[in-house]
Amino acid sequence: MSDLRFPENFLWGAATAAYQIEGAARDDGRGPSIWDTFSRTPGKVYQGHTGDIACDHYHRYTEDVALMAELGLRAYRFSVAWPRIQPDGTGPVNPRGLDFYERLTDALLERGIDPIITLYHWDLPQTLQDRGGWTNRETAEHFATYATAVHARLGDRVRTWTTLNEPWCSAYLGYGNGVHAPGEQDPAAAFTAVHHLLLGHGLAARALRAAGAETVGITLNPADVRPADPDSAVDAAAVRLVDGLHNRIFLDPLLRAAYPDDVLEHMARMVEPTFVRDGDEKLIAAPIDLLGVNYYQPTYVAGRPDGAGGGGAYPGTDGAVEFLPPVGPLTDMGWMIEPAGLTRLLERIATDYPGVPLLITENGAAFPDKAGADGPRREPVLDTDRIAYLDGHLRAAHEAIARGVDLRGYLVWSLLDNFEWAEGYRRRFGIVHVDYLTQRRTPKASARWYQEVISRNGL
Ligand code: IFM
Repeated sequence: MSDLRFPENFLWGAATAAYQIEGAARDDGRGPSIWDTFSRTPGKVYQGHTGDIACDHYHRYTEDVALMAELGLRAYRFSVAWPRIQPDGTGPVNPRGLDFYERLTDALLERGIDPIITLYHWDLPQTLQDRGGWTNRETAEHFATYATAVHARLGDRVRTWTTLNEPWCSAYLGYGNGVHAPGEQDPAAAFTAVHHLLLGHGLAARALRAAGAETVGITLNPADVRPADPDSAVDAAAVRLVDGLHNRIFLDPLLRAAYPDDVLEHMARMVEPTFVRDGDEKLIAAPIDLLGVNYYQPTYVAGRPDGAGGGGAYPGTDGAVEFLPPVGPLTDMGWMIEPAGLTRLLERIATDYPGVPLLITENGAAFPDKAGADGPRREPVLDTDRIAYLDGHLRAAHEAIARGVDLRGYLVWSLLDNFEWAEGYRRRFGIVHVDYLTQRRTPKASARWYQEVISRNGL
């Protein structure tokens, strides 16, 4: 390892999400979520996998927290399952649901691990979806009520609160191309969902602040959008469009209190944005103390005036924009490996939206990880691919800091192998291997490598 040190107090940790690891889908009064419904819908999730059992973290959290302590994690980002707290999304709070997160929080604090809460990581109560989900403005209001209830129980112990995880995915994959729950395919619904998610964030952020939360933020998955040909004006226009739909549609209202005009114009081709009411943009721009950035790969696009492009998850880009196939080497998700994209992305956010501290709330890679722990010898997985990926991205993060970005920490995705949404359990992102038959956890070589990185505060 060469000598590369991170700033003092740089926060090292790992991240997970409720539906991906908890299991216990019917325990202690939890209600159904859209992912319970979606994963039971034939053809939606790989081989019909569900989160019913997942990593059984709900029952094994003590062991998992001990593992985090052994690895030296300073922070742990987890999400709270709304359907555990309010099984129908509204109405009385279920104390047994809150009890679980209280036990988890206390276990973390006892080990000196800073809990970072995400209030919404995609598991909307099904009852709210039956009333339109994020296309219904009321869901935003219910979200703020739910956030307040979680804070009322944990606010005396948890310092860092983030509202949504990757609203781009909730809106565009959930309501646009239907790859995620609730599986709708309607551009108008996708844009309506974007707005109500942002509104829900703003209302919840305000409520959390009023209740005394110390650090309030949101996590996005902003894209490093690149042109296929840097000299092409057509490709530059495609970059602008995709950047608008992926980045500025979230960042501008959050940090500049207004949607960008070009994005509103594009949206209006599919839906008149009457759902944006007077005063909403001000509500969305509630001050935040932290912006979570999730980064995995860059996005390369080309303009296709010939109508031959395939828009993918971006409403209104069909036929106009080509999303270039990723160039290898690829991860097991088929994703490109380009650490420089992380440096560019962090710098761009810091330049265009100055003044908000950044935290890498997710970064990591899926690889097959077949050898070792799957076999009878129970040897750790020698995941050198993952180590190389993490090493490269940490160097890229360090470079961003060197260029002046206020980056506060890095949370690896993920602590454990887990339920990778539509891909089920076949994709393994963990630095800790999970044998789903026995629920045995085995730290991979990357976990030991990360432990060393944390203890040295560098590479
Ligand atoms: O597993 C997901 C996570 O839930 C959200 N961000 C991306 C990860 C990898 O796909």
